[in-house]
Amino acid sequence: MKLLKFVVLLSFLLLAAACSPASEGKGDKKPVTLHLFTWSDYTEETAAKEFEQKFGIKVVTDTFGSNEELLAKMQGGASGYDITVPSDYMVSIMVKQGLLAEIDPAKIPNLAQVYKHLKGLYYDPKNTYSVPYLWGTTGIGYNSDVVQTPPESWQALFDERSKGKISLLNDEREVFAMALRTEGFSINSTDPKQVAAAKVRLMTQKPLVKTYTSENYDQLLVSGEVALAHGWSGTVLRAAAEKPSIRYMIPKEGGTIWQDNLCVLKTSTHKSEAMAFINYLLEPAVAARISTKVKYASANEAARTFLPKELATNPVIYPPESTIERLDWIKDVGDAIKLYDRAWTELKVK
Ligand code: N2P
Repeated sequence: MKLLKFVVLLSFLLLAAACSPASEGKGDKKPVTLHLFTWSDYTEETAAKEFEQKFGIKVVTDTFGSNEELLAKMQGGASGYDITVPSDYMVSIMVKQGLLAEIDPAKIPNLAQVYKHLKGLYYDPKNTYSVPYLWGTTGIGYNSDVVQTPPESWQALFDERSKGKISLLNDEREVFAMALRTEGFSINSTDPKQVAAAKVRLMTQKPLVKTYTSENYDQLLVSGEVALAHGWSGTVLRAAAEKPSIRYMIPKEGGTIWQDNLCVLKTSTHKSEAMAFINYLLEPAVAARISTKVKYASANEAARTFLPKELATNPVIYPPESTIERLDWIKDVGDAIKLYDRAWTELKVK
């Protein structure tokens, strides 16, 4: 009897082990957990769960609201993260600071499905360290029920009549890009006089601004607390899905185009698994589901065919060439970043 019990228990244990993908070929090694540090509005939970079921690798997510917050955390010595999602200019900064690991393209076959024009961009010309993920634009979200004449210019965010009904991104480079553009300067200016002029403009605007936020302006637009929001295309579209009077526009002076990238951190102890997850996020059907939820365009070309038609043909998600021509990339300004940092701190504390 005892022997029978033992045999039953043993076969149960063996079966359980065989059914658990985590233990596949790994003997009794502890299952791997990946730590993902991503944008607060990039919700990969479903993908993470499916990935865990398929590969037995758990993904734990932690979020940030700006590239500068991401960088500060990494510079502060945060370890334990495997994957992160910097935008374009932040990839080049993180590469320069030795924070990113090289990508092994053999582990990411879905790279072949990334749009050609989204690969090899200025910030990582050979995609040595970054895999394009999601991209979008920066413009103005507004409630057309409240703002009677649709805004045409960034000047709309400096209009006394909208006092207290305006939100700006809590994002140093994006806010300065907006102000520099309004002044007619390059968004990547390194000229102290131009950055100072942008700062003066932002200081004058400050009394009109209800809040600087990158994380909940969709809700502020929906609740009516703000009528105009400096914001990112997908976030505004998510607000519009809840309240159809919300629109998105890119001012005549131009806007920002940006691309967020999947990167593996140099300090990751699970690089191979991290690359498997990156590849998974770029599976066309998975990428399309993420895109449908966050309303930003996937870098994977095939994903577009998996999108509901109204998204695949939406000019806010996939802007026409004539719009793209009016957009600029934020770039690493090198040492001049100190000018921006100082001006940004002053703007925020005063
Ligand atoms: C949200 C958009 C990031 C753009 N992920 C930063 N310029």
